[in-house]
Parts: sequence; C-alpha cells; structure tokens
Amino acid sequence: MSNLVERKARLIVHGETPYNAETPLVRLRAAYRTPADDFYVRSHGDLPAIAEDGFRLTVNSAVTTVLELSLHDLRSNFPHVVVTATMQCAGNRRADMRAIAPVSGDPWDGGAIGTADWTGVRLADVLREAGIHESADLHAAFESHDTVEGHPYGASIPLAKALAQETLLAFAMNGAPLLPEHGFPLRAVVPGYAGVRSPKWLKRITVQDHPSDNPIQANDYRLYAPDVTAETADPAKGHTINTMPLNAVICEPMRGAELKAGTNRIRGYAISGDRAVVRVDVSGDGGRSWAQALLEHDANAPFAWTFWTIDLNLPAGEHELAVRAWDEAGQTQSADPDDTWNYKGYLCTAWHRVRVCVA
Ligand SMILES: Nc1nc2c(c(=O)[nH]1)N[C@H]1C(S)=C(S)[C@@H](COP(=O)(O)O)O[C@H]1N2
Ligand SMILES: [Mo]
Repeated sequence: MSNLVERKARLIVHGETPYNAETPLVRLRAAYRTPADDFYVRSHGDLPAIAEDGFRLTVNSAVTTVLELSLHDLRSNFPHVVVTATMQCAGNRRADMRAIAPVSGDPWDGGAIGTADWTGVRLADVLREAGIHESADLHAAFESHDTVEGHPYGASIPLAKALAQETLLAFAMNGAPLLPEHGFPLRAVVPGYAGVRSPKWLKRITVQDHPSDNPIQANDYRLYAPDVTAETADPAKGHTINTMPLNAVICEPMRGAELKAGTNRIRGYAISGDRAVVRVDVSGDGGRSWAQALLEHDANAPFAWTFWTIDLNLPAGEHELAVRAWDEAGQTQSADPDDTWNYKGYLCTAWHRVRVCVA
C-alpha cells in the first residue's frame, strides 16, 4: 500500500495544512473509477488519525443518544451496499471563475472530482434502527473528528436525502478500506450533493428539526449573487449548495498542448447532480460550431459521471476547444464564467475552454 507522501506526489497540491490536492486531468480521465491513490483530497482542518478499535458512531435523536455503534456493529448488523458515485467539490473549476475577478479559496482546476465504488451501509437503515421520527422537515446533522477553526467539522442534509437509498455510511472505497485522508474509518457518501455534505471521519449523527448550526453548514458553501462581496455577504441570504449542477470538462488535451494537424482525440467528463447527461457537444472553434461526443456511462450508476470522447479534425493554427453538456431536462451550461461569477467561486459551470496550438 502507498503512503500519503507517495500519494501527494501523484496530485497537484494546493495546500499542505489543511491538505488540499486535485487529480491531474489526464490521469482523472484514465479510469472511470478513480483509484483511491489518485482521488482529490479536500480538507478544512487536520487529518485525524482514528483507530478502528475504539471507534464508535453515535446516533442521536434531538433529545437522546439512541445508538452507539462500533465498526463491527455497522458491518454485521446492516446489509452492505455498493454505490458507484461521483464526489465533487463545490469549488471544482474555481480557477476559471478567478480569471474573471478575484475569488476566495483554492484555485481548483477541473480535478476536484472523482468517482468510486463506495461500500457501506445505508444511512436509512441505521436511522431506522435508531427509531427516528420520519418527517419531511427534519435534517440529519453530521459531526466529525477533525477540527476546523476551533469547531468540529459538521454539516447536514435534509432527512429525505438521508433516507434515500443512494446515501451511505461508507467504510470502503473501490473495495479497500478508506484511506486516512478520505475519512477512515467511516464517512458519509451523499451522491449528487456537493462533497461538503459527505463528512469524513464521522463521529455523530443527530436527527433534528433544523440544519446543522456548524459554521461549515451555516456560513460556508453558500451561493451568492454576483454583486455580493466578502464584506456584504449575509449567509442567511446565500443559497445552501446541495445538489451539484450540470458541468463538463475537457481532460485531454491539456491547456496549451501542441498538437499535430489532422484528427485529434478530445476526451473528458460530464456530470449532473440529479439528472442524466444526455448529450455532450464539443467545439474546435471556441463555440461557433459543435459536434457530438460519444458518451460512456455506467447504466447502474445514476450518480456517476459520464465520460465522453470525440475525434476532431483540427487544421494548423491556434484553436480554442470548448465543451458543453446537456441534461435530460434540455438544460445546458452558460458560455462564460461571468454569467455565474460569485465571490466564493462556487459552481463554476461555464463552457470549459482549452486553447491548443496545432502545427
Ligand atoms: N470531516 C470532514 N469531512 C469532509 C471535509 C472535511 O474537511 N472534513 N471536506 C468536505 C469537502 S468540501 C469535500 S469536497 C469532500 C472531499 O472528499 P475527499 O477528500 O475524500 O475527496 O469531503 C467533505 N467531507
Ligand atoms: Mo468541497
């Protein structure tokens, strides 16, 4: 097994503490299921080292502790399920928004995303075992072992999503125990939602009548209008980012690549949080004309990305490649990052554009 130092060397590291690193795009496109060693890491605080032995997950109702589960209890008392799902940071592609005007946060390119087979138990099974009250206006609030600016990391999801069959408490990724930086020994996996709602290093789950009041939930990961600045932002007026929007990225060739005139293979991914991607258009001339890419999608994985491929005939010269996806509701992406710019740099979904030089 690799160690963290070896894994870091495979990624583009944006920060050491907290540790944040993304997958180079060419490597990302190499496998539909991203190897754990290549999977992006987004952390807000320390990387806690948790021993499996003493580990307990506490499940609380609003008033009392109802369940204390060891990893062994979780593994033996509930059916195991495997869900192939994409995890994506709400800040994926922030670098493209930063090109318009300054934004806060790490300048992620398109590699703050990855897809894995997550093995675990259904969160619904655990919550039902705890005898929770099932009501539409409740929330499942998570608390983790890592510390972020003096508080434990915490986030919540609406109870309906917590009870959805795709939502897991996962102990394995691609068939192996979670790596420490991905949440060992137990994390939530909330497919289709921004990664922030899939807490790693889980400690406690509370079913309550309001969203988590943890700063991560209450203040961060909110979408603001373009005229809102760091000085004027009021979290109450921001929109909580849950389901991820339609997006598409060119993984190959890389920005600035030098290509030979003639047929060139262009490859990438497309993704939507809760709708199927039905079409991907690729342009070799900055969006003046488009051709349809070939799609590759695991039919058993509604919450996983779509890979796409196209062979474009490119004459000599400078070209701007562009990609845009379409979803089953007939929605597509905006042409420019100006359209959705926000000072936090979240949800950058403009056409991904890659300039290349063809000789
Ligand atoms: N406990 C904890 N869980 C967390 C985070 C964190 O910092 N602490 N980061 C979240 C964010 S913003 C993302 S995008 C995903 C990233 O998961 P990964 O590092 O396994 O790729 O984890 C989420 N879960
Ligand atoms: Mo994230």
